[in-house]
Amino acid sequence: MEKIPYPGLMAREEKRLKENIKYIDLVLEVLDARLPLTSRNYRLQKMLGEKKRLIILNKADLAEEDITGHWLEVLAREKWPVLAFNAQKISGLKKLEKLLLLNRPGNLQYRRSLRLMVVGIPNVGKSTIINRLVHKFAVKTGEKAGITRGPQWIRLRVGWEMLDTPGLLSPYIKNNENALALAAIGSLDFKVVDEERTAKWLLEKFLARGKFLSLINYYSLAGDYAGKSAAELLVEIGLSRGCYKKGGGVDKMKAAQLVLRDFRRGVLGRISLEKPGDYEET
Ligand SMILES: Nc1nc2c(ncn2[C@@H]2O[C@H](COP(=O)(O)OP(=O)(O)O)[C@@H](O)[C@H]2O)c(=O)[nH]1
Ligand SMILES: [Mg+2]
Repeated sequence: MEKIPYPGLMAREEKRLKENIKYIDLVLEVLDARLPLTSRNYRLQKMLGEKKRLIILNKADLAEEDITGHWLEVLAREKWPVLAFNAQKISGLKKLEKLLLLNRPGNLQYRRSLRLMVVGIPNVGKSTIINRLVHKFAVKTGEKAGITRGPQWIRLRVGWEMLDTPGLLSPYIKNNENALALAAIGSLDFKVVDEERTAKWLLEKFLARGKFLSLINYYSLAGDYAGKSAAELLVEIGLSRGCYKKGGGVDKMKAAQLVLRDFRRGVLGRISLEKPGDYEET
């Protein structure tokens, strides 16, 4: 597997991001709480250097709470504040507001407003977070927007300005396992790894974590699945949901797409796809 699937695209992304980063005082780095290490972009870490940042473990509602707790401990050892977050709920915004107030760069020589930007790989919830912040904190300026070209600054009540477009970076792929995990959370398109392999990988995760009961319940599967493989499970799910090929037999691709969609909707229950102990290096 190539480490960088789209080198040209990546170079363009980096260039664009670098242009914006120089105006930024605080970066909101959005990670997927189910995959905090793999959903991180290490090129971004390099680009940011000593730039202040706040780490958001988004989609915490889909991750296992105790494992997210461990991740918070591990990440808090770095110098940046870290927050578990569910961008679909309003309740977390108070905490985020507090962190934004606490983390205003203390330099009073600033003559301008302090600026923040949301960054992350695809599908981690950047746009949802921006919308939440705008909805809750945006100051109505009354200025008429002219022809808007390129990114715009939005004034927030808490003393910040925010770039209305997130900084987007493609995920960094270390190996096959990473690619499958990134595909499962919707951050990597299926040209890199296909849906069937991704769904099987995901089902294996459920089995390895002893979470087959939630699958049995959700897909109304009969019998004992403890000893079954992910491939067998995928076929059973296809049978149960009527995913058939034209000539007969289970359409595994269709079943895989169904599983991935259900996983992303969160209906298969909470699952963390990596734990701090999974890697000894880091
Ligand atoms: N369950 C859950 N879903 C979320 C959360 N944040 C975003 N989403 C969903 O994840 C998908 C991708 O979000 P989006 O903001 O478009 O991600 P972006 O690509 O990083 O801008 C959308 O379907 C959102 O509704 C969250 O905290 N929890
Ligand atoms: Mg978006």
